[in-house]
Amino acid sequence: MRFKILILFLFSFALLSCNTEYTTSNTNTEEMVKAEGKDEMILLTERAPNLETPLHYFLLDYTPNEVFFVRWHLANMPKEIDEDTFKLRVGGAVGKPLLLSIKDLKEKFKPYTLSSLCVCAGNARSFFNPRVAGAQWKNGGMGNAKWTGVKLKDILEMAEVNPKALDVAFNGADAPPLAGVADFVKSLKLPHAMDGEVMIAYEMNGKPLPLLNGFPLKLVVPGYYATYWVGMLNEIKVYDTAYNGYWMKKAYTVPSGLINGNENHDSLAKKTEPIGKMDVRSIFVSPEPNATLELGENNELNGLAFDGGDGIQKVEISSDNGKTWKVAKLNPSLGKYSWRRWKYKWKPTQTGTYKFMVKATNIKGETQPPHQWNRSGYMRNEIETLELKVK
Ligand SMILES: Nc1nc2c(c(=O)[nH]1)N[C@H]1C(S)=C(S)[C@@H](COP(=O)(O)O)O[C@H]1N2
Ligand SMILES: [Mo]
Repeated sequence: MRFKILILFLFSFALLSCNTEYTTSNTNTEEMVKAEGKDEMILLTERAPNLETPLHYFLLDYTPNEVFFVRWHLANMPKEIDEDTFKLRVGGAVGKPLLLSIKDLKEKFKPYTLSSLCVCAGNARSFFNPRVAGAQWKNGGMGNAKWTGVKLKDILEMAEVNPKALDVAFNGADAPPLAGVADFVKSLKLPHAMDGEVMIAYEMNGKPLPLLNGFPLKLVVPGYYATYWVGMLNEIKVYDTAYNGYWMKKAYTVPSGLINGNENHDSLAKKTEPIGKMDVRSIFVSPEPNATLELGENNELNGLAFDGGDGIQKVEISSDNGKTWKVAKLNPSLGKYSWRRWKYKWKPTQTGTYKFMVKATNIKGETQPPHQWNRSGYMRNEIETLELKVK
């Protein structure tokens, strides 16, 4: 099968107007875009392609591939991949290096399916106060999907991995556009890579991955931020020594030992470490901010809660700016690495403006802070507010 992408990566919006493959329109203040293989999404940047999922899709349990968020760092990602000739190379500290085709992965290994949320470390960065540099995501830099593929453990075992090795590094077919820019490579500690949950997906929601989501192979690291979910994965290299590449040591690091990735703006943390597991978070999905509700009518608020895989214990809602809290109803679990949908019934008895808040707590008792900030805008999980009007 040949998967082709027709997006033209354009430098200016002036050019955009005469291009039919990549059409944009403006709704509210958001620039909407329809990229090849995708439905209308919110455009953050074109080069590299960064697209955000419109919030209303989060009323679904699983995020459709056509609107699943897109995040690339390097501008010249391949625009075409031939599945028949694509190979995954497994080498480094292994007894038996491998060169695997997609067919090999489908035929030589036991298929494995897992539901998991994929959340960009910088999701919701635009809400940080003071503001921080980087892609200005609202809440749409995430999605939930059913991933099908092969356990990484099975591949590393077939390659006879050195059991004393330290790190396993993952590289995709995208390459730096300029000399001096570091190739996007991520690594995991060997025990994590061998945990039987980390997998290599060739399907997303029962279909091949869209090219823009890393076709034909994506590393799935359940409970860990999406920066580890290397797309167009074509090389796995095992290291006997610590892997210290730019994208592990410099980029995607958070203050060491501080909970919720929090640090003080006026005295930044001295030590940092690679970002890891997702912290506890909850968001509102509907109604839309500043919606007007009718006095005396039954309303339902909807949203999501999630963490790094321990599981959500409860979601609490406040309708009075945090003075009092009531428990929301949780939908059935979709699996410990998926999000948990919640609903909250509310009948307004007075007109005016209401400031709602949502706060999740996980099984371990970890919860969300009233204020959170760090220099890179990662791991956003400050308690979210939603203003609603009643007339
Ligand atoms: N090869 C490659 N894989 C990558 C990236 C990248 O730039 N190149 N970006 C990572 C980051 S930061 C995120 S948030 C996720 C986004 O996955 P998606 O584009 O399928 O939403 O891919 C990850 N995998
Ligand atoms: Mo990301």
